Amino acid sequence: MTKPSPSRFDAIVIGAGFSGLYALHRLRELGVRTLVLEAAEDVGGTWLFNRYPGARCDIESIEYSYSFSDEIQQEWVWTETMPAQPEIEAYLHFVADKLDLRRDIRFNTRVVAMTYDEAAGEWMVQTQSGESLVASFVVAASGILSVPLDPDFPGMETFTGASLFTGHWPKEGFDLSGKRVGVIGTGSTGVQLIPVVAKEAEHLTVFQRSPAYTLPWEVRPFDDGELDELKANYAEIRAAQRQHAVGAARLSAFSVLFDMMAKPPLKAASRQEQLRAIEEGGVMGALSWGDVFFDIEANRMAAKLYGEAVARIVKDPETAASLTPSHPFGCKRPIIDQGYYDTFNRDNVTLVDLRKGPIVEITPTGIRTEQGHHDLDVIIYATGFDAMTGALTRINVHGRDRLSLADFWSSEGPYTYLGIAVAGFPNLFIVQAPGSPSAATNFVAALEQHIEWIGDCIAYLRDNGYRTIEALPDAQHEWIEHTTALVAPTVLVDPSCSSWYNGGNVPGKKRMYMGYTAGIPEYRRRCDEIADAGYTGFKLG
Ligand code: N01
Repeated sequence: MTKPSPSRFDAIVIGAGFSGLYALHRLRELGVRTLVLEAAEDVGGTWLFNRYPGARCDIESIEYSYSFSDEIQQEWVWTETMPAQPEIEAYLHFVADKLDLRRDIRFNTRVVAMTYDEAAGEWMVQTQSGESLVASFVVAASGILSVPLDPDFPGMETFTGASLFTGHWPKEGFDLSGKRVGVIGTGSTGVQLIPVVAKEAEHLTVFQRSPAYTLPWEVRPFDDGELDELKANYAEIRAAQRQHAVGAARLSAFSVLFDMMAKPPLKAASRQEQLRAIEEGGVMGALSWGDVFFDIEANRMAAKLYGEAVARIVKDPETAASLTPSHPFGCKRPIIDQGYYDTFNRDNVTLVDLRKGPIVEITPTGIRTEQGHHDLDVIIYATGFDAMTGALTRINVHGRDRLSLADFWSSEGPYTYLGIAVAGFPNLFIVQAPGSPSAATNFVAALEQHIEWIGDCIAYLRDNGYRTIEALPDAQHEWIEHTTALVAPTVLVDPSCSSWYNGGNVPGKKRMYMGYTAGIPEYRRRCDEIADAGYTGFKLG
């Protein structure tokens, strides 16, 4: 497509995580001269940085993995039903080596700016070291949860102990034994971290602003021969996964939520039926009702029942009450855990309910809340991410007429067409942008569909003599109306819902539910229909 030169490429891919690695492989297969730029020193993306104790995926390993290569899925050996961070990191190394991807990846290369040259129909990509590269297409595989939201508590810099951040955990690990440790944050990360830290630290104090809804789950090593048997049936497993709305047909944090919707309504259940649900199903039983996701009243009833189920596990009534959420279930991403509530029965664990008085400051010796001071040796911040848009808004992206992507998303909202492209930004493909299924599905299944669609699109343009593709504003508007209409009947739009799903966790971020909730198969059908019709909603030039 472009003349070979050390600084000119057909496509530049930003990021060498799950999406970027597959993008490189796919584009290479299509004969597209591609370079990947990666800020880190190795492949892995978010799985490279989130090395905190307890980090693991909450989707089964055999489904949270690439399906595009039977050779890879047959050769790689998963040791546990749900993979821990080191194994996922090792898997991505294996894939990079197997497909000989590293020769087209520049590590330690952070993209700081991208400008679309309208006359040339190309992107100028600038790196932190001042290098300029040119590409016909940019594929932003920069991740939906790759930018940690570092907190700014007053006095943070005065703390004389160790401050650790789950989103960039020290590679060499950190010995917490004999330490008084404080953890701020009880989302997916905190819920995974807390039971592990409790076993290692002398004392753990959990600073909790919003209690989590979290479902206990057994993660176990595969039995002898079990993985081989699964691999023998991989074709059927992948076929079922492909047809499932969340891209994971086996048990996962998402499929649990999905299965709940098919249950009878809570509002029609007698008190005896409700009690039986928590006797038999524990916290899971409290939430497994068909109306909980759609009816805020039913949701509140479920929250109350959930509190009763928590009180059956957590011995101290005050702690149990503090662990009972006050926000609607479903607003935040579903969480599964290994021994979370039992952790609060340990003698060396204290829960500080920040609803009774927030953090005031970090002091040289610990954390001061309105309720008192806690002396600590280590503070762990598990405070989340500037999700979905954060990675791209930190790059100075300018499209047609010098339109800034960060300004557009912050003033209008995180609008896209198909969750792939943005009007005004020709030849820029965003993997799992707002408006795509990513956030509420198996990320790997969703990204494979995206990469394949993007690859086919670039090949179509090349083969049909087009040089540019750009989303049309009307099509973008209709797509956002469609994605918004899908969530309108759910509790996700309740004003009390605040999470990274809708940007509510980032001060000042424009709020909009950023997922596509009709499921991956329906999304794939729509994307294919658009491509088959010659890319309707896009202008080709
Ligand atoms: O981030 P979060 P996360 N003072 O935003 C609290 C994926 N993931 O890193 O809810 C006090 O969910 C905040 O409180 P609140 C997964 O998609 C997957 O845990 O805003 N507290 C919340 O408790 C997940 O959804 C896996 O009131 C403050 C926490 O910090 C996503 O990553 C594992 C605070 C942040 O929770 C993000 O999860 C891990 C403050 N100033 C992550 N600021 C698996 O695959 C924030 N908080 C299993």
